Formats: sequence, structure tokens, C-alpha cells
Amino acid sequence: MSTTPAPEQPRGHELVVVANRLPVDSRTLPDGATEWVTSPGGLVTAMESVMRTVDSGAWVGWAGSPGEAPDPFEADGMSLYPVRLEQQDVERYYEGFSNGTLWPLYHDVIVDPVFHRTWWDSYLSANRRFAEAAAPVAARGGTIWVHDYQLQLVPRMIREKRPDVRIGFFNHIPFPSVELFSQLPKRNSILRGLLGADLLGFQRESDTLNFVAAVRKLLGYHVDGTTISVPGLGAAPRREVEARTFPISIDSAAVSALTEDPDIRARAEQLRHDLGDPDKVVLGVDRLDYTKGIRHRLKAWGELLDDGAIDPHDAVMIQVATPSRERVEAYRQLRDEVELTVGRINGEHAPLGRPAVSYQHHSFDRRDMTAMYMAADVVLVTALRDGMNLVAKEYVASRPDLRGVLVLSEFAGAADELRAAVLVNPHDIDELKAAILKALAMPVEEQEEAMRSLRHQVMENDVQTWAHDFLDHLGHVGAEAQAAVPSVRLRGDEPSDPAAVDEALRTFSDVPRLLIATDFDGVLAPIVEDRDAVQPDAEALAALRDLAELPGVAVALVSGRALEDLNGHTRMPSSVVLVGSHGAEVGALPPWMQAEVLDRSSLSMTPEKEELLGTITAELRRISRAHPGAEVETKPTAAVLHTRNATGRGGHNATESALEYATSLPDVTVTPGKEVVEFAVVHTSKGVAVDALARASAADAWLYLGDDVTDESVFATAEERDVTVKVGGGDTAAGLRIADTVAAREVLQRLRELRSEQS
Ligand code: ADQ
Repeated sequence: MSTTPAPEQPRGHELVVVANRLPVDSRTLPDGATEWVTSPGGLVTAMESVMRTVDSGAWVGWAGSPGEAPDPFEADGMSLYPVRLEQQDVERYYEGFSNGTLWPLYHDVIVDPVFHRTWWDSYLSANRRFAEAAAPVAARGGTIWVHDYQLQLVPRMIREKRPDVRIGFFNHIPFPSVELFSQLPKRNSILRGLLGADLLGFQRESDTLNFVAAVRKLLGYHVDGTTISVPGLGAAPRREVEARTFPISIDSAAVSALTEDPDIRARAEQLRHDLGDPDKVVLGVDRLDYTKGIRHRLKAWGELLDDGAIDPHDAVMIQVATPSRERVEAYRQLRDEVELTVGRINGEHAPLGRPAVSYQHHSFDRRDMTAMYMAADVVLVTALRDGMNLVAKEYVASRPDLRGVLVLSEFAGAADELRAAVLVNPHDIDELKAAILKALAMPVEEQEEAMRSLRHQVMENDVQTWAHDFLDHLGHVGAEAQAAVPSVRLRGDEPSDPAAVDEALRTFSDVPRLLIATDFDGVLAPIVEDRDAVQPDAEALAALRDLAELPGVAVALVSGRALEDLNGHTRMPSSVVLVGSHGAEVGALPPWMQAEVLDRSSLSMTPEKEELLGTITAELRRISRAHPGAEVETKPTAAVLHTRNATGRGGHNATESALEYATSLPDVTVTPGKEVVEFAVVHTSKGVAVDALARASAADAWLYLGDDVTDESVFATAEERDVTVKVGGGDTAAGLRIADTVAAREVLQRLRELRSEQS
């Protein structure tokens, strides 16, 4: 394959695929040089077709050998960006957490999942490396498509770096029921990681529904059908994420076309001959994986021979078992068992000079695979659990002659579409035996009828349609998500026309039930260098106190400060609600407010969160020591790095280090503000808090005054009747702008005046 170094992509790639493996393998030539060979998986074929429709496509993944990664290079019209994995990552991230923990758990614990905390650490850091490789190479507004269970944290990690791109995720394996998924350590981090995507694709409807149920039960997010409402990260607004079923397929036309090749036809005939020209050839093709039900299949075959229901002179079974994950213990054991069973069956039943089971533990090229499918009278797909199972579809595509019978496990995703197959429960060995006998005895007309229906399904729905459907859909939901991000309504520093402000206040104060909420620093008190020396505007506070006494008016102070700190500086009466730590701490509510509306569950601290907070605080302290003047504030649910007093570029560098550190923390809400970065271990924002307060006070409309980026999360949730006021300059989603704290005081006094006139 010809490869060249990747050319610079100054504008980035329109479509970026991220998968554990790059679609190439390296091969060492006799002279010691290496060359890249395309590995012809289904995903590669699918992507080739979509990559042709975009100007510039890229693929990010591991090149297959541990240690230093090769430089990016160009192959088959695609830019490939290798990700570095050390030997330890291969052991912990790939063989460990991906294939020792997630794989068995997601396949209904056919074998016991194993978990080690070091595996999780490695999964986290490897996912970060994939995200870091993918984020910078996508074009502005481009699309990033992340694949499979090894990379479930990547969507969120990319979103934090690139809120402008559309992110899709496809899960190739099943998604387990919520009861099983709940066993997974770090389950919520995985869900949050996935929810960084705009669109999540699953193989079967049941997978989609399982995922949505897990989100609802474990994260408590609001769900409408399979659309999930995800609270914004930090200052970001709430987002809608869609989960949807996209059954994967194969390059059906290409497989079907191979059957016309005279050489492949000849191979198929030769194969039957080499097996001793039996009446029937039965075929199984699988990666040697415990999910594929190879043991069950061999047991059924062995018993049929033991019973005398099958004569080994008439029927031969070929079992192709591709080597897989041989360093994982469960796979080593499986190989031993399968090989022992094959040996026993052959020892007891094979006629002289030919096998009862022909066992092939190696790879074949596409042409040989097609020859095998053409030679097989029956293909057995007996998976105990399988995302889709492409072998089932490949067999169907290889039979334009309409001959042959597919025996298909109902636990394979393919069973949802391939209803005309002989469907079985492979756990029931008697049922499996009966299905094999039925398939072997099926009359030709019946075979043709079933195969015609199966082919209709497989030829119409190929992998190209699958990829295009997914990307089309991502285009739609991504566009909606981007439209939902509030566009900036006001730019620059110019305050709004005072008449317009007054008009808005008049209309607002006519509404029966009001919530008046405001930020503290920068609105009720000028920003000062020493946070403890803050001087609130006494008259503004007085106006708020008075407003809180008026009928139909609820008043709240919403601040990034810790609740206790906020209380200390404002000394508000109990009629005013205090909200601290960006919504994570809510003070006492007046008796008439509906406390149950405020979802306190997300606010509760667990021992796990306490520990996490301790780790974060220690790391932020380390960063602040390295940058003199930077300080760390601790709150009950958050740690905050303040850089206002750092010297020189120290503030900038400390912030950069903190944000870099943040990418390793998927279970933390990171909120950058003015010379401050907050790490909260409970997930909320000022917007979430104001929304909840408005509901708790049954307000018909609310007004909010804020000056900081963290206040944008409130502005973003405003509806038509709500009034949003930005204090000071800068782009904002607020509808009105006033100059400073003096103007803020005037707004509150004017509201008091207007509302008092009514009562
Ligand atoms: P896999 O578990 O790898 O994929 P599967 O869908 O059966 O399973 O695909 C296996 C592929 O490997 C087929 O294309 C098959 O032809 C090929 N293959 C098997 N043995 C071979 C051999 N010895 N030589 C050459 N080729 C061989 C995961 C999920 C599946 C899901 C796919 C795609 O576990 O459920 O269908 O991803 O999403």
C-alpha cells in the first residue's frame, strides 16, 4: 500500500473517525523497513464509502504495536493519526478494562468481569490520548465519529475541547440491562463520557433502551423517548442527546460479487472434495471468543454424532476459530477447552483420513471465506450474546444461488432483522440439536424461500447505508444542538437603551408571580482583588430585602462563592434564598417554596466524592505552589483555583495546568470564570439552580442579573417572559446590558418601586 506523510491540514478534517485501531497493520519487509497494509474490516469498508463523500477524512487510532507511535501519514486518500499506547496501556486499558471488565459485563456476564483500579486509571488516560489526538484535527464545525466500548470517555473529552464539532458515538457490542450495568465500577463516568456525544448509536433497539434506562436511573436526567436532556457542563447550556438504533451491516454487493469469480467457485468445490465429498458441510466462523457459543455448538454436534443422528460419513463440520485476545486468561481457557472437545469428537467419530470437525485456528482472506460460505449447506451462528454478528450477513450475501440454511441465535443482534433464519436459543442444547437437524433436512424450495427473504434484507441494508444513515442523522441532531446553543445576543460593551431596560422592567413587574435572582460579585458588589474585602452595595441589598417582602415575589442570590461565605457577606433575612457554589449549595427556603422541586439528590456528597475532592484539592495546591500568588479555595462540594493575584504569566500558566488536569476528571464539573477555575464534584450550574428555583417558587417569569461567564448558563435557559441583564461588557446571551454595580442597584430599586405600586 502506498503511504506518504500526512500533509498539513490547516483547516482540519471534515470527518474524523476515532477507533481503538487504525485500519492498517504494519508489516516488516525483508530489508527491515515497514510497510502498511489495509486491514479489511467492515468498518474500514463502510468508512471508505463515506470518506469519498467528504473533502477530507481522517482516522485516529492505535497502530497496533506498543511504544512510540509513527508520525501521521496518508493512506488510501485518508489521513491517519496514530495514537501512542505503551505496553502497560495495552495490558491495562485494552486487555484489562476493555476486554477483562467491559466486554464480559456488556455481554451479560457470560464469564465473570474482572476489575482493577489501575485498569480504570489506564482506560482514563488512554481515552484522553485518543481525545487529544482527535480534537485538534477536526475542522471547525466538522464531525467526529467515535467507535466502540474501548473509547466511551472520548465523546465528553472531545466536547470539552471542541464544543463546535458534532460528535457521534457507535457502540458495536450490546449495551447491558441497567441491573447489570449498575455493577460496573465508574458506571456514571462512563455514562457521562458517552453523553458528550450528540448522537449515540446502538445495534438493537433493546441496547438503545437499556442505555436510556441506565441514564435515567443512574444519573436521574430527564428523558423524552430516547432523547436525553443533559445539564450543561459549567457555563455551557443544557443539551439534548439522542440515542438511536442503527444495525450495522456488510458491503453486501462486494461479497455477493465475489461469488461470480471462477477461481472462488473452484475453491469452493475443491474444499468439499478435500473434506471427502460429504453430503452436507456445516460451517461455523467466529473469533475464538466465549460470547460466540462455540462450546455449545460443539456440544450439540458431538451429541448428534454420539446419538447416531448424524453419520460422520455424510456430514462434516468446519469450525473456523480466529485467534483472539490470547493474553486474556478467559480466552486461553476457552481455546484449551475448544481444542480438547474437537480432539475428543474427532478421536471418537472421524472416519479414517477425514475429520468429523475440521478445526481452523487461523485467518483466511476474503476470497477463501467466500469459498467456505459457498461450500456450506448450513452456517451455525450460536452466539450467547453478540452486538450484531456479521458472519450471518456474509453468509446470506454469499448465496445468490438461494441455497443454504442459516441457523441463528436469537441473542445475536442480527436476529432482529434476519427473521427468516432458523432461530435458536443456543443455551438449550436439545433445541440447538433439533435446529441443526432441521437445517440439514430442509427441502430446497424451503431453503430458497427463506434465503430470498434474508437476501432482501441484507442486500438492501448494507454497511454504506448504515454509515450514511448515522452521519445524516448526526447532521440533523448536531444542527439542532448547535441551534440550541444560545447565539450571542449582545456584543461589545455598550449598555442597552435605558428606555428599553425600563420597558422590560415594567412588563416584568406586571406578571403575577416573580423570581428575582442575581449574582453577587460584580453585580451587588464591585470586584476587588481581595475576595474577603468585598464591599456589597448596601442600598442594592436593601432593595432585595424589601422586594422579598412583597407578595408574589421570590428573591435569590446565586453565587460561585461557598454558601457560608455568601451568607457572611450579605447577612440576608430568611426570606431571601442563598445559593452558593454555582448551585451546588442551596440555603434554607422560605416555607411557601416547594422544597421537593429542588433536586437535592445531585447535591449530596458521597464518600467517593469526598475522596475525589481531596485528590483534586491536593493537585490544585500543587499547581498553585508552582505559580506564586495563585490560591486554592475549598468549598464543601468544590475546590477552586484563584489566579487573580498571580504574578506575570503565572495566572495564565496555572489556569492552563488546571484545565489540562481537568481533562483527566470525567466526573467533575469544571467551570472556568474570570481568573478562577472551579472543580465541582456535584453536577450543577447557576442555570440549573435558577431553573429549579423558578419552579419551586411557581414563578411565571424570572429576572436575572449577572456579570460573569458562569451567569451565561442562566441567560441561556431564559424563555420569552424572562428578563436577562448582563452587568458590564463582553459578548453575552443576555437580552439587556447595564454598565456596572451602580446601574444594577438602580434596576433593583426601580423594580421595588414598580412592584410596590401594585400591592
Ligand atoms: P466481532 O465480535 O469481531 O465484531 P463479527 O460481527 O462476527 O464479530 O465479525 C467478525 C468478522 O471477522 C467477520 O467479518 C468475519 O468474516 C471475520 N472473520 C472471522 N474469522 C475469520 C478468519 N479466520 N479469517 C478471516 N476473517 C474472519 C464486533 C461485535 C459484533 C458486530 C461487529 C460489527 O462483537 O457483534 O457485528 O463488531 O459491529
